[in-house]
Amino acid sequence: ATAHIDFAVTGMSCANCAMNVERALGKKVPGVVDAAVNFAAERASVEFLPAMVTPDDLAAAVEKAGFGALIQQ
Ligand code: 9UX
Repeated sequence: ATAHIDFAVTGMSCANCAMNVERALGKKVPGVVDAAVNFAAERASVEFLPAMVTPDDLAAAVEKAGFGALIQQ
């Protein structure tokens, strides 16, 4: 079963940043089913497989791309 998480992304200065975060979450992290990042809202919405990837992993992927992730556990 998939899980869903919605969290704040910091440090995005232009709309293309949102695409960069989306790519960092979606294509490079095993267990991510779908990722959408809204630049205006400064939020990410991610559908994932909890058996394969944790919210901490998602935050790490965002940070590796050069942005911040604020995930409330
Ligand atoms: Mo915009 Mo972001 O020129 O990764 S793409 S600042």
